[in-house]
Amino acid sequence: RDTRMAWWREAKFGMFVHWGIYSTTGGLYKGNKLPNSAEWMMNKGRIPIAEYEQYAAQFNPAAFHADEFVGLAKQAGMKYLVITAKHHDGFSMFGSQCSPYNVVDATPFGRDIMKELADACQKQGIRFGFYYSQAQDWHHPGGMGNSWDKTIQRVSTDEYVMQKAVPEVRQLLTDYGPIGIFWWDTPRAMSQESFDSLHSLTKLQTNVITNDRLGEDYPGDYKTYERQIPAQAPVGKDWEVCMPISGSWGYKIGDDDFKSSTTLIRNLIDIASKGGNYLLNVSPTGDGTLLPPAVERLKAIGAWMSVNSES
Ligand code: FUL
Repeated sequence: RDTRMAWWREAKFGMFVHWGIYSTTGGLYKGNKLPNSAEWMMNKGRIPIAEYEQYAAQFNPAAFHADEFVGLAKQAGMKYLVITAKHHDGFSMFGSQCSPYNVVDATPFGRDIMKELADACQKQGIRFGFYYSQAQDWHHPGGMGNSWDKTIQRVSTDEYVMQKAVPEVRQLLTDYGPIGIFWWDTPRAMSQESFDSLHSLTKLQTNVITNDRLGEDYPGDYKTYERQIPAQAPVGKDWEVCMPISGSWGYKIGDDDFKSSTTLIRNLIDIASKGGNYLLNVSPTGDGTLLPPAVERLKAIGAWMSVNSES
């Protein structure tokens, strides 16, 4: 366990990325702002599946360059990158073999963003990881969380897990090279069979590190804190604080709640001094770039790092 965790314990700082078809509108639904983070747009807007699907046709981030993107993380002093392979909306940001509702098959962009990032990370020496929403899936008729679309014929959660989550997670852990982290989200009760099949997939990569959000009985390798830095480090546990650089995880128009560079550097020091890791989230827009205030902050952290770090 210790050898597997060694790089992660030394890493201290990683980039979290929330990117999906909601980014095309910056979280605006029919021109209206909705509460919560932009990646919750479908849920907060009670958008029917068939209507939300159409955002895929607008997803064409022509200015996205994986090498530049990863270069920015590296410049900031980040040692790993974790990106939303599939968020709660159910849209797969990779060439899913079991669901045509994915970035390769359903968008004009047609490129496998996860593959491009995996390769760029490998090249630049950044550990690569996936965020995957295993329980909530507002698109599949058996996925959890979508209570508003009454037009669909529901199937069981087990069916969703077997038809989509399991094959997708298997593909992500098989076809994308070495995966440093598998980041589950929003644990919900599931059948033991579903838990077992998802959990056992992580054995496909002997060195993969997981967080504690698969399910209540699955502590994984480390504890996730969301948005909050614990006053005291948890005893005898590895831990990570994830936090958006602004207010929303996904790109949201009008979100000017950017934390100052000073605050971000202080957070990093606070967390690292207590023995944790800081997973700082950025939000690519519909064109595939980060907003200038985000880029500025990453560069400012990088400048501080270069005079204050050992490596
Ligand atoms: C939460 C999710 O519901 C948010 O959308 C975001 O992904 C955050 C990191 O985890 O629980």
